[in-house]
Amino acid sequence: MTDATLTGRLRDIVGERHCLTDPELRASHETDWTRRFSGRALAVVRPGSVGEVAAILRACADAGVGVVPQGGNTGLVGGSVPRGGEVVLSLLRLSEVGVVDLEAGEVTAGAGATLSAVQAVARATGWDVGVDLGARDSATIGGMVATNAGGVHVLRHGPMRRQLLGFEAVLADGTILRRLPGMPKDNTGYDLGGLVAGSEGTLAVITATRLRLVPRLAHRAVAVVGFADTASAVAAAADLRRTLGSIMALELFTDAGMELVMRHASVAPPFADRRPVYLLVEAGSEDLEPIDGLVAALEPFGVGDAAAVAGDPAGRHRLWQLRERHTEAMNAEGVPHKLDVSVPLARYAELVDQAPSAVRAADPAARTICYGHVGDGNVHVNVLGPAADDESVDHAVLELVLELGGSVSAEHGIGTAKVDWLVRDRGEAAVAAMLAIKRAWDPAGTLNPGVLFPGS
Ligand code: FAD
Ligand code: 2HG
Ligand code: ZN
Repeated sequence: MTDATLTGRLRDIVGERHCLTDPELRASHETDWTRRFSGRALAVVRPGSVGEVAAILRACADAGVGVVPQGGNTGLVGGSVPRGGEVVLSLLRLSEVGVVDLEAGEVTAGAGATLSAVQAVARATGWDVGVDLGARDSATIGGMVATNAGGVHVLRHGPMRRQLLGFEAVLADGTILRRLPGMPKDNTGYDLGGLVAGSEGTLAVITATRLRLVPRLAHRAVAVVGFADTASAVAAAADLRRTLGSIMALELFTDAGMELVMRHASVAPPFADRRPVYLLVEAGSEDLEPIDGLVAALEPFGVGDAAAVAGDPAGRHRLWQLRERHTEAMNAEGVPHKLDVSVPLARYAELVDQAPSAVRAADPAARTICYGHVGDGNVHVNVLGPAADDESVDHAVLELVLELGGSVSAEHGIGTAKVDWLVRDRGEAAVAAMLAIKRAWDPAGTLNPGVLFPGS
Protein backbone atom coordinates (compact mmCIF):
# COMPACT_ATOMS: atom_id res chain seq x y z
CA MET A 1 0.00 0.00 0.00
CA THR A 2 1.43 3.43 -0.87
CA ASP A 3 1.64 6.26 1.66
CA ALA A 4 -1.06 8.11 -0.25
CA THR A 5 -3.38 5.08 -0.15
CA LEU A 6 -2.86 4.76 3.60
CA THR A 7 -3.51 8.45 4.30
CA GLY A 8 -6.61 8.21 2.12
CA ARG A 9 -7.84 5.29 4.22
CA LEU A 10 -7.06 7.17 7.44
CA ARG A 11 -9.03 10.19 6.16
CA ASP A 12 -11.98 7.92 5.44
CA ILE A 13 -11.84 6.68 9.05
CA VAL A 14 -11.44 9.94 11.00
CA GLY A 15 -12.52 12.56 8.47
CA GLU A 16 -10.39 15.13 6.63
CA ARG A 17 -10.12 17.48 9.65
CA HIS A 18 -8.58 14.84 11.90
CA CYS A 19 -5.94 13.46 9.57
CA LEU A 20 -3.11 15.99 9.58
CA THR A 21 -0.52 15.78 6.82
CA ASP A 22 0.37 19.48 6.54
CA PRO A 23 3.89 19.92 8.08
CA GLU A 24 2.79 22.95 10.14
CA LEU A 25 -0.10 21.07 11.69
CA ARG A 26 2.05 18.00 12.37
CA ALA A 27 4.91 19.98 13.92
CA SER A 28 3.79 20.08 17.58
CA HIS A 29 3.28 16.29 17.47
CA GLU A 30 6.74 15.64 16.00
CA THR A 31 9.02 17.16 18.65
CA ASP A 32 9.03 16.22 22.32
CA TRP A 33 8.75 18.51 25.35
CA THR A 34 12.53 18.78 25.83
CA ARG A 35 13.18 19.41 22.09
CA ARG A 36 15.82 16.65 22.25
CA PHE A 37 13.78 14.10 20.27
CA SER A 38 11.97 14.62 16.99
CA GLY A 39 11.07 12.86 13.76
CA ARG A 40 8.74 13.21 10.80
CA ALA A 41 5.29 11.64 10.90
CA LEU A 42 3.54 10.31 7.80
CA ALA A 43 0.37 11.75 9.32
CA VAL A 44 -1.15 12.64 12.66
CA VAL A 45 -4.58 11.05 13.14
CA ARG A 46 -7.05 12.05 15.81
CA PRO A 47 -9.71 9.37 16.29
CA GLY A 48 -12.93 10.21 18.08
CA SER A 49 -13.90 6.69 19.23
CA VAL A 50 -12.46 3.32 20.12
CA GLY A 51 -13.89 1.96 16.87
CA GLU A 52 -11.87 4.52 14.91
CA VAL A 53 -8.72 3.59 16.87
CA ALA A 54 -9.27 -0.06 15.89
CA ALA A 55 -9.81 0.84 12.23
CA ILE A 56 -6.66 3.01 12.18
CA LEU A 57 -4.59 0.19 13.65
CA ARG A 58 -5.94 -2.26 11.09
CA ALA A 59 -5.14 0.14 8.24
CA CYS A 60 -1.60 0.74 9.51
CA ALA A 61 -1.01 -2.98 10.04
CA ASP A 62 -2.18 -3.67 6.46
CA ALA A 63 0.21 -1.00 5.19
CA GLY A 64 3.09 -2.20 7.40
CA VAL A 65 3.45 1.31 8.85
CA GLY A 66 4.38 1.87 12.49
CA VAL A 67 2.07 3.69 14.91
CA VAL A 68 3.18 6.05 17.68
CA PRO A 69 0.42 6.49 20.30
CA GLN A 70 0.49 10.01 21.70
CA GLY A 71 -1.30 11.76 24.55
CA GLY A 72 -0.15 15.14 25.83
CA ASN A 73 3.39 14.68 24.43
CA THR A 74 4.91 15.54 27.80
CA GLY A 75 6.91 12.29 27.94
CA LEU A 76 10.63 12.85 28.55
CA VAL A 77 12.27 9.78 26.97
CA GLY A 78 11.50 10.20 23.27
CA GLY A 79 8.73 7.57 23.15
CA SER A 80 5.89 9.89 22.19
CA VAL A 81 7.27 11.30 18.94
CA PRO A 82 7.91 9.58 15.61
CA ARG A 83 11.34 8.35 14.61
CA GLY A 84 10.55 8.82 10.90
CA GLY A 85 7.55 7.90 8.75
CA GLU A 86 5.18 6.47 11.39
CA VAL A 87 1.57 7.48 11.93
CA VAL A 88 1.09 9.43 15.15
CA LEU A 89 -2.15 8.33 16.82
CA SER A 90 -3.25 11.21 19.02
CA LEU A 91 -5.75 10.21 21.70
CA LEU A 92 -6.61 13.77 22.73
CA ARG A 93 -10.20 13.60 21.42
CA LEU A 94 -11.03 10.68 23.73
CA SER A 95 -11.23 13.10 26.64
CA GLU A 96 -14.54 12.24 28.25
CA VAL A 97 -14.58 11.99 32.05
CA GLY A 98 -17.51 10.03 33.46
CA VAL A 99 -19.56 10.58 36.57
CA VAL A 100 -17.76 9.71 39.81
CA ASP A 101 -19.11 6.63 41.55
CA LEU A 102 -19.39 8.28 44.95
CA GLU A 103 -19.79 5.09 46.94
CA ALA A 104 -16.97 3.16 45.31
CA GLY A 105 -14.67 6.17 44.79
CA GLU A 106 -14.03 5.38 41.13
CA VAL A 107 -14.26 7.18 37.81
CA THR A 108 -13.99 6.24 34.15
CA ALA A 109 -11.78 8.55 32.10
CA GLY A 110 -11.01 8.57 28.39
CA ALA A 111 -7.35 8.09 27.53
CA GLY A 112 -7.14 11.68 26.26
CA ALA A 113 -8.49 13.34 29.40
CA THR A 114 -5.83 15.46 31.06
CA LEU A 115 -4.89 14.76 34.65
CA SER A 116 -6.18 18.19 35.71
CA ALA A 117 -9.57 17.51 34.06
CA VAL A 118 -9.94 14.26 36.02
CA GLN A 119 -8.71 15.96 39.21
CA ALA A 120 -11.35 18.68 38.80
CA VAL A 121 -14.17 16.15 38.40
CA ALA A 122 -12.95 14.02 41.31
CA ARG A 123 -12.29 16.95 43.66
CA ALA A 124 -15.78 18.38 43.09
CA THR A 125 -17.13 15.23 44.73
CA GLY A 126 -14.72 14.99 47.70
CA TRP A 127 -12.48 12.46 45.97
CA ASP A 128 -9.07 12.99 44.33
CA VAL A 129 -6.67 11.27 41.94
CA GLY A 130 -3.86 9.43 43.76
CA VAL A 131 -1.17 10.55 41.30
CA ASP A 132 -0.19 14.18 40.80
CA LEU A 133 2.58 15.70 38.69
CA GLY A 134 3.74 19.04 37.32
CA ALA A 135 2.57 18.35 33.75
CA ARG A 136 -1.04 17.89 35.00
CA ASP A 137 -2.58 20.37 32.53
CA SER A 138 -1.23 18.51 29.46
CA ALA A 139 -0.38 14.94 30.47
CA THR A 140 -3.23 12.55 29.67
CA ILE A 141 -4.52 9.64 31.70
CA GLY A 142 -3.72 7.28 28.81
CA GLY A 143 -0.13 8.53 28.63
CA MET A 144 0.20 8.34 32.39
CA VAL A 145 -0.97 4.73 32.45
CA ALA A 146 1.24 3.90 29.44
CA THR A 147 4.31 5.23 31.30
CA ASN A 148 3.16 4.14 34.77
CA ALA A 149 3.77 7.75 35.80
CA GLY A 150 4.87 8.43 39.36
CA GLY A 151 4.87 12.05 40.46
CA VAL A 152 4.86 13.58 43.90
CA HIS A 153 2.50 11.34 45.88
CA VAL A 154 3.92 7.89 45.15
CA LEU A 155 5.04 7.41 48.74
CA ARG A 156 1.41 7.79 49.78
CA HIS A 157 -0.64 6.30 46.92
CA GLY A 158 1.77 4.53 44.56
CA PRO A 159 2.25 5.12 40.82
CA MET A 160 -0.37 5.07 38.06
CA ARG A 161 -0.57 1.27 37.78
CA ARG A 162 -1.85 1.19 41.36
CA GLN A 163 -4.76 3.50 40.45
CA LEU A 164 -5.89 1.33 37.53
CA LEU A 165 -8.98 -0.77 38.23
CA GLY A 166 -10.09 -1.35 34.66
CA PHE A 167 -9.15 -0.44 31.12
CA GLU A 168 -10.11 -0.47 27.47
CA ALA A 169 -7.35 -0.85 24.89
CA VAL A 170 -6.85 -1.84 21.28
CA LEU A 171 -4.26 -4.36 20.12
CA ALA A 172 -2.17 -3.86 16.99
CA ASP A 173 -4.55 -5.99 14.90
CA GLY A 174 -7.58 -3.94 15.97
CA THR A 175 -8.84 -6.34 18.66
CA ILE A 176 -10.54 -4.43 21.49
CA LEU A 177 -9.83 -5.51 25.10
CA ARG A 178 -12.37 -4.10 27.54
CA ARG A 179 -12.80 -4.57 31.29
CA LEU A 180 -14.74 -1.49 32.38
CA PRO A 181 -15.63 -0.96 35.12
CA GLY A 182 -12.87 -2.76 36.93
CA MET A 183 -13.12 -4.18 40.41
CA PRO A 184 -10.76 -3.78 43.36
CA LYS A 185 -10.72 -7.56 43.66
CA ASP A 186 -10.52 -9.37 40.34
CA ASN A 187 -8.40 -12.52 40.25
CA THR A 188 -9.50 -13.77 36.87
CA GLY A 189 -6.26 -14.73 35.22
CA TYR A 190 -3.50 -12.44 34.02
CA ASP A 191 -3.64 -8.77 34.98
CA LEU A 192 -3.71 -7.41 31.44
CA GLY A 193 -4.28 -3.81 32.56
CA GLY A 194 -1.26 -4.07 34.83
CA LEU A 195 0.77 -5.26 31.85
CA VAL A 196 -0.40 -2.45 29.59
CA ALA A 197 0.53 0.00 32.36
CA GLY A 198 4.17 0.88 31.80
CA SER A 199 4.29 -0.69 28.32
CA GLU A 200 4.87 2.75 26.74
CA GLY A 201 2.57 2.21 23.78
CA THR A 202 4.34 -0.96 22.65
CA LEU A 203 1.58 -3.49 23.49
CA ALA A 204 -1.76 -1.74 22.99
CA VAL A 205 -3.38 1.65 22.55
CA ILE A 206 -5.24 2.59 25.74
CA THR A 207 -8.58 4.23 24.99
CA ALA A 208 -10.24 4.38 28.44
CA THR A 209 -9.43 3.70 32.07
CA ARG A 210 -11.31 3.03 35.29
CA LEU A 211 -9.44 4.76 38.12
CA ARG A 212 -9.48 4.17 41.84
CA LEU A 213 -9.82 7.54 43.60
CA VAL A 214 -8.48 8.57 47.01
CA PRO A 215 -10.21 10.78 49.60
CA ARG A 216 -9.58 14.47 49.00
CA LEU A 217 -7.62 15.77 51.97
CA ALA A 218 -9.13 19.00 53.23
CA HIS A 219 -6.03 20.19 55.07
CA ARG A 220 -2.47 20.41 53.84
CA ALA A 221 0.79 21.98 54.90
CA VAL A 222 4.08 22.37 53.04
CA ALA A 223 7.58 23.06 54.34
CA VAL A 224 10.84 23.81 52.57
CA VAL A 225 13.86 23.19 54.74
CA GLY A 226 17.55 23.84 54.01
CA PHE A 227 20.43 21.46 54.83
CA ALA A 228 24.21 21.78 54.88
CA ASP A 229 24.69 18.69 52.70
CA THR A 230 22.85 15.98 50.78
CA ALA A 231 23.49 13.25 53.34
CA SER A 232 21.79 15.26 56.12
CA ALA A 233 18.81 16.01 53.88
CA VAL A 234 18.43 12.33 52.92
CA ALA A 235 18.77 11.22 56.55
CA ALA A 236 16.03 13.70 57.51
CA ALA A 237 13.84 12.43 54.65
CA ALA A 238 14.27 8.85 55.89
CA ASP A 239 13.27 9.89 59.42
CA LEU A 240 10.25 11.86 58.23
CA ARG A 241 8.85 8.85 56.37
CA ARG A 242 8.71 7.10 59.72
CA THR A 243 7.79 9.96 62.06
CA LEU A 244 5.31 12.01 60.03
CA GLY A 245 2.20 9.89 59.58
CA SER A 246 0.47 12.54 57.44
CA ILE A 247 3.30 12.70 54.91
CA MET A 248 2.22 13.18 51.29
CA ALA A 249 5.38 14.23 49.44
CA LEU A 250 9.10 14.33 50.09
CA GLU A 251 11.10 16.14 47.44
CA LEU A 252 14.74 17.20 47.18
CA PHE A 253 16.42 19.98 45.22
CA THR A 254 19.69 21.89 45.36
CA ASP A 255 20.58 25.54 45.58
CA ALA A 256 21.91 25.46 42.01
CA GLY A 257 18.50 24.23 40.80
CA MET A 258 16.64 26.76 42.90
CA GLU A 259 18.81 29.52 41.44
CA LEU A 260 17.66 28.53 37.93
CA VAL A 261 14.01 28.37 39.02
CA MET A 262 14.27 31.83 40.57
CA ARG A 263 15.86 33.18 37.39
CA HIS A 264 13.48 31.63 34.88
CA ALA A 265 10.22 31.36 36.78
CA SER A 266 10.47 34.55 38.86
CA VAL A 267 9.94 32.67 42.12
CA ALA A 268 11.26 34.18 45.38
CA PRO A 269 13.60 32.19 47.69
CA PRO A 270 11.83 30.55 50.66
CA PHE A 271 14.11 32.28 53.20
CA ALA A 272 17.23 34.46 53.24
CA ASP A 273 19.57 31.83 54.68
CA ARG A 274 20.47 29.83 51.54
CA ARG A 275 21.73 26.23 51.93
CA PRO A 276 23.24 23.77 49.42
CA VAL A 277 20.31 21.29 49.59
CA TYR A 278 16.59 21.60 50.33
CA LEU A 279 13.78 19.23 51.22
CA LEU A 280 10.18 19.99 50.41
CA VAL A 281 7.81 18.14 52.71
CA GLU A 282 4.03 18.04 52.23
CA ALA A 283 1.65 16.73 54.88
CA GLY A 284 -2.08 16.17 54.49
CA SER A 285 -4.95 15.26 56.73
CA GLU A 286 -8.70 14.80 56.45
CA ASP A 287 -9.85 16.33 59.72
CA LEU A 288 -6.84 17.93 61.48
CA GLU A 289 -4.59 20.82 60.45
CA PRO A 290 -1.31 18.99 59.72
CA ILE A 291 0.89 22.07 60.10
CA ASP A 292 1.60 21.57 63.81
CA GLY A 293 2.60 17.94 63.26
CA LEU A 294 4.83 18.99 60.36
CA VAL A 295 6.60 21.66 62.42
CA ALA A 296 7.07 19.20 65.30
CA ALA A 297 8.47 16.52 62.97
CA LEU A 298 11.01 19.01 61.58
CA GLU A 299 12.09 20.14 65.07
CA PRO A 300 14.84 17.48 65.62
CA PHE A 301 16.74 18.65 62.54
CA GLY A 302 17.55 22.04 64.07
CA VAL A 303 17.31 23.86 60.77
CA GLY A 304 16.89 27.26 62.44
CA ASP A 305 16.13 30.07 60.00
CA ALA A 306 16.48 27.76 57.00
CA ALA A 307 12.84 26.71 57.04
CA ALA A 308 9.58 28.03 55.61
CA VAL A 309 6.21 26.48 56.40
CA ALA A 310 2.82 27.28 54.85
CA GLY A 311 -0.69 26.03 55.48
CA ASP A 312 -2.62 28.47 53.27
CA PRO A 313 -3.12 27.63 49.57
CA ALA A 314 -1.09 30.61 48.25
CA GLY A 315 1.84 29.91 50.57
CA ARG A 316 1.83 26.20 49.73
CA HIS A 317 1.72 26.98 46.03
CA ARG A 318 4.67 29.38 46.39
CA LEU A 319 6.79 26.70 48.06
CA TRP A 320 5.77 23.99 45.56
CA GLN A 321 6.82 26.27 42.66
CA LEU A 322 10.41 26.03 43.87
CA ARG A 323 10.42 22.30 43.16
CA GLU A 324 7.84 21.94 40.42
CA ARG A 325 9.25 24.53 38.06
CA HIS A 326 12.68 22.91 37.79
CA THR A 327 11.70 21.12 34.55
CA GLU A 328 10.66 24.34 32.87
CA ALA A 329 13.78 26.14 34.16
CA MET A 330 16.01 23.41 32.63
CA ASN A 331 14.29 23.88 29.28
CA ALA A 332 14.82 27.63 29.47
CA GLU A 333 18.58 27.03 29.88
CA GLY A 334 18.93 24.69 26.91
CA VAL A 335 18.07 21.21 25.68
CA PRO A 336 18.58 19.08 28.79
CA HIS A 337 19.75 15.48 28.95
CA LYS A 338 17.34 13.92 31.44
CA LEU A 339 18.36 10.89 33.45
CA ASP A 340 15.41 9.77 35.55
CA VAL A 341 16.83 7.08 37.83
CA SER A 342 16.35 5.51 41.21
CA VAL A 343 18.71 3.97 43.75
CA PRO A 344 18.20 2.37 47.16
CA LEU A 345 17.73 5.20 49.67
CA ALA A 346 21.04 4.28 51.35
CA ARG A 347 22.85 5.24 48.10
CA TYR A 348 20.78 8.35 47.28
CA ALA A 349 23.19 10.95 48.67
CA GLU A 350 26.12 9.25 46.91
CA LEU A 351 24.32 9.50 43.59
CA VAL A 352 23.40 13.16 44.01
CA ASP A 353 26.94 14.04 45.13
CA GLN A 354 28.82 11.91 42.60
CA ALA A 355 26.71 12.55 39.48
CA PRO A 356 28.27 16.00 38.77
CA SER A 357 31.83 14.65 38.82
CA ALA A 358 30.86 11.61 36.72
CA VAL A 359 29.34 14.02 34.20
CA ARG A 360 32.37 16.34 34.27
CA ALA A 361 34.67 13.39 33.58
CA ALA A 362 32.68 12.74 30.39
CA ASP A 363 32.23 16.39 29.43
CA PRO A 364 34.13 19.00 31.47
CA ALA A 365 31.88 21.84 30.26
CA ALA A 366 28.56 20.17 31.18
CA ARG A 367 26.44 21.40 34.10
CA THR A 368 24.54 18.95 36.31
CA ILE A 369 21.43 19.75 38.33
CA CYS A 370 19.82 17.07 40.50
CA TYR A 371 16.33 17.08 41.97
CA GLY A 372 13.73 14.45 42.60
CA HIS A 373 11.36 12.44 44.70
CA VAL A 374 13.68 11.48 47.55
CA GLY A 375 10.85 9.62 49.30
CA ASP A 376 10.94 7.12 46.41
CA GLY A 377 14.74 7.00 45.93
CA ASN A 378 14.17 8.80 42.61
CA VAL A 379 16.67 11.37 41.30
CA HIS A 380 16.25 13.46 38.14
CA VAL A 381 19.79 14.09 36.97
CA ASN A 382 19.57 16.91 34.43
CA VAL A 383 22.62 17.76 32.35
CA LEU A 384 22.96 20.96 30.36
CA GLY A 385 25.57 21.58 27.70
CA PRO A 386 26.19 18.51 25.51
CA ALA A 387 24.65 18.29 22.04
CA ALA A 388 21.31 16.47 21.89
CA ASP A 389 22.81 13.42 20.16
CA ASP A 390 25.96 13.21 22.32
CA GLU A 391 25.24 10.40 24.76
CA SER A 392 28.51 10.41 26.71
CA VAL A 393 27.08 12.11 29.79
CA ASP A 394 24.00 9.87 29.73
CA HIS A 395 26.30 6.85 29.77
CA ALA A 396 28.38 8.25 32.62
CA VAL A 397 25.31 8.79 34.83
CA LEU A 398 23.64 5.47 34.01
CA GLU A 399 26.89 3.55 34.67
CA LEU A 400 27.06 5.22 38.07
CA VAL A 401 23.44 4.31 38.79
CA LEU A 402 24.04 0.64 37.96
CA GLU A 403 27.18 0.65 40.13
CA LEU A 404 25.05 1.92 43.01
CA GLY A 405 22.52 -0.89 42.48
CA GLY A 406 19.82 1.35 40.99
CA SER A 407 17.35 1.40 38.11
CA VAL A 408 17.99 3.29 34.85
CA SER A 409 14.35 4.40 34.74
CA ALA A 410 12.38 5.30 37.86
CA GLU A 411 9.20 6.83 36.47
CA HIS A 412 9.58 8.23 32.93
CA GLY A 413 10.18 4.92 31.15
CA ILE A 414 12.75 3.64 28.67
CA GLY A 415 11.34 5.30 25.52
CA THR A 416 13.93 5.49 22.77
CA ALA A 417 16.39 7.28 25.05
CA LYS A 418 17.42 4.25 27.09
CA VAL A 419 16.80 1.24 24.85
CA ASP A 420 20.45 0.28 25.02
CA TRP A 421 20.24 0.08 28.80
CA LEU A 422 17.27 -2.22 29.31
CA VAL A 423 19.27 -5.47 29.12
CA ARG A 424 22.05 -3.98 31.29
CA ASP A 425 19.45 -3.15 33.94
CA ARG A 426 17.00 -6.06 33.77
CA GLY A 427 19.18 -8.87 32.35
CA GLU A 428 18.80 -11.05 29.24
CA ALA A 429 16.16 -13.38 30.68
CA ALA A 430 13.76 -10.65 31.78
CA VAL A 431 14.05 -8.79 28.48
CA ALA A 432 13.53 -12.05 26.53
CA ALA A 433 10.33 -12.60 28.54
CA MET A 434 9.19 -9.06 27.71
CA LEU A 435 9.98 -9.58 24.01
CA ALA A 436 7.96 -12.80 23.99
CA ILE A 437 4.92 -10.81 25.17
CA LYS A 438 5.59 -8.06 22.65
CA ARG A 439 5.78 -10.63 19.80
CA ALA A 440 2.60 -12.38 20.92
CA TRP A 441 0.57 -9.16 21.14
CA ASP A 442 2.14 -7.28 18.23
CA PRO A 443 3.84 -9.81 15.94
CA ALA A 444 4.45 -7.31 13.13
CA GLY A 445 5.95 -4.74 15.52
CA THR A 446 3.49 -2.03 14.51
CA LEU A 447 3.15 -0.36 17.92
CA ASN A 448 5.78 2.20 18.84
CA PRO A 449 8.70 0.65 16.95
CA GLY A 450 12.08 1.51 18.48
CA VAL A 451 10.64 2.04 21.97
CA LEU A 452 11.75 -0.27 24.82
CA PHE A 453 13.56 -2.71 22.50
CA PRO A 454 16.22 -1.61 19.99
CA GLY A 455 15.20 -2.30 16.39
CA SER A 456 11.74 -3.57 17.44
P1 FAD B 1 2.92 11.16 25.95
O1 FAD B 1 4.12 11.98 26.23
O2 FAD B 1 2.10 11.58 24.80
O3 FAD B 1 3.37 9.64 25.75
C1 FAD B 1 4.23 9.00 26.66
C2 FAD B 1 4.36 7.52 26.27
O4 FAD B 1 3.11 6.87 26.43
C3 FAD B 1 4.77 7.29 24.83
O5 FAD B 1 5.55 6.12 24.75
C4 FAD B 1 3.44 7.08 24.12
O6 FAD B 1 3.58 6.31 22.94
C5 FAD B 1 2.64 6.37 25.18
N1 FAD B 1 1.20 6.66 25.13
C6 FAD B 1 0.60 7.88 25.30
N2 FAD B 1 -0.74 7.74 25.28
C7 FAD B 1 -0.99 6.41 25.11
C8 FAD B 1 -2.18 5.64 25.01
N3 FAD B 1 -3.38 6.20 25.11
N4 FAD B 1 -2.07 4.30 24.82
C9 FAD B 1 -0.84 3.71 24.74
N5 FAD B 1 0.31 4.39 24.82
C10 FAD B 1 0.23 5.73 25.00
N6 FAD B 1 6.41 11.93 34.85
C11 FAD B 1 6.35 11.29 36.04
O7 FAD B 1 6.28 10.06 36.07
N7 FAD B 1 6.38 12.00 37.22
C12 FAD B 1 6.46 13.35 37.25
O8 FAD B 1 6.51 13.95 38.32
C13 FAD B 1 6.48 14.04 36.01
N8 FAD B 1 6.51 15.39 35.98
C14 FAD B 1 6.59 16.03 34.79
C15 FAD B 1 6.63 17.43 34.78
C16 FAD B 1 6.74 18.11 33.58
C17 FAD B 1 6.77 19.60 33.59
C18 FAD B 1 6.81 17.39 32.36
C19 FAD B 1 6.92 18.08 31.05
C20 FAD B 1 6.75 16.00 32.36
C21 FAD B 1 6.64 15.31 33.57
N9 FAD B 1 6.57 13.92 33.62
C22 FAD B 1 6.48 13.27 34.81
C23 FAD B 1 6.62 13.14 32.37
C24 FAD B 1 5.25 12.98 31.67
O9 FAD B 1 4.37 13.98 32.05
C25 FAD B 1 4.65 11.62 31.98
O10 FAD B 1 5.47 10.62 31.41
C26 FAD B 1 3.23 11.44 31.47
O11 FAD B 1 2.75 10.21 31.95
C27 FAD B 1 3.11 11.45 29.95
O12 FAD B 1 1.75 11.63 29.60
P2 FAD B 1 1.38 12.14 28.14
O13 FAD B 1 -0.10 12.09 27.97
O14 FAD B 1 2.01 13.45 27.87
O15 FAD B 1 2.04 11.01 27.26
C1 2HG C 1 9.61 16.01 38.01
O1 2HG C 1 9.65 15.28 38.99
C2 2HG C 1 9.40 15.39 36.66
O2 2HG C 1 9.67 17.24 38.11
C3 2HG C 1 10.35 15.92 35.59
O3 2HG C 1 9.44 14.01 36.71
C4 2HG C 1 11.78 15.59 35.86
O4 2HG C 1 12.59 17.54 34.75
C5 2HG C 1 12.79 16.36 35.05
O5 2HG C 1 13.86 15.81 34.78
ZN1 ZN D 1 9.61 13.23 38.70
